[in-house]
Amino acid sequence: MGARWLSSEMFSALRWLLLPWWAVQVFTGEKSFWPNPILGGPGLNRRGFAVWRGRLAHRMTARRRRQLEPLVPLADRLAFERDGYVIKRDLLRPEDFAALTAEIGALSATAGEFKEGDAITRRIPLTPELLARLPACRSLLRHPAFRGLTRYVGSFDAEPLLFIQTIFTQVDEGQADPQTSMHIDTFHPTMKAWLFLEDVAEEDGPFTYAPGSHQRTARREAWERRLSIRASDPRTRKTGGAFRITKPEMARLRTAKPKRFAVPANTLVVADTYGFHARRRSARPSVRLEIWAYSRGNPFSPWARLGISPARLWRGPIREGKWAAAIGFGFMALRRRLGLPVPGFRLAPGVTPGAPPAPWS
Ligand SMILES: O=C(O)CCC(=O)C(=O)O
Ligand SMILES: [Fe+2]
Repeated sequence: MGARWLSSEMFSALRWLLLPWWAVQVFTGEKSFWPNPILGGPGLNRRGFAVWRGRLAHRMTARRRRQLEPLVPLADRLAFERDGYVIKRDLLRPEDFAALTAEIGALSATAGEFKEGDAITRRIPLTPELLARLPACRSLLRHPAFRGLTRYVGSFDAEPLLFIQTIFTQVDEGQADPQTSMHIDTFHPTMKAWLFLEDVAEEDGPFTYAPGSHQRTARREAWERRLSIRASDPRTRKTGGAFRITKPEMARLRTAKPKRFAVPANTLVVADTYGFHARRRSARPSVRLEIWAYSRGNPFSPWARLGISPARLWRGPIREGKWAAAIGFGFMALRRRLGLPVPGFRLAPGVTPGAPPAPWS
């Protein structure tokens, strides 16, 4: 017991030696409350540090979005400001959509698969090498509405990270999919987009979003402050900032009733996932096939045109850890280091996007 106590004391001392690094991290997208003693400082957060940081990130994002206004028509910008998302039905011309689904249906590539509760998510990253073989996917990237909305909502004039994503639900009875609880992805505005390649029925676990919940209100900030204090408790070592919210809390925050995106194929949804959202629990085993994009950039950057290239992420040899990071599961490496439970991840070489997943062992 003595040795354990000593090492944790030494660890605390080490954490303070790293103070300059922790201070730099304050101005990044880092959302973990641990081990950074500033982000996870209970005293600081009681005084509103996390709220101040979130407010600053939002101000900078608004500034970057203003720089990108020419990319998006006014009506879409107003809809986004009001709702926190923009929806475009019949995004592509029928012949272009048919070419896209045919191209994706015929594809076989390496995917990362990830199991959360009773859902398996398969992601095939559209790397530059893969895109070179996929003309319909390339033309989607150039489509003015897709291009403009993902950049504007993402607040960076950079190509988003793009994937073919398939979500299989009810693969493991009795386990709950954590994505089905209403949550925010992080403390700052951030973009995710879905182009549904097949119709999504109410029963098939559609994406849901509470309209207007991307806005910071006094009640929202009070809620964030409370959660940041709770997350700074050194006993919990809370590594995520993807806060969940319960129904009564949503009522207290006067959040609108979530809208369900049970929509026809060829519908694009581009959302700021700082707003409350979830995947609705599916009522039957389902498959949701989509092109999925997300954007990452430093939320504190004053400039929307930084020339960040997602291609950097794809380079180098394929190792599980690198792939996990590249396909958006980077938090797993951290969880593993901290000795926390790590959700299942595996590589699936040579799969087609719609093929049923192999049993999870
Ligand atoms: O797949 C969905 O419908 C939502 C999942 C989610 O919460 C996310 O991707 O951030
Ligand atoms: Fe989410």
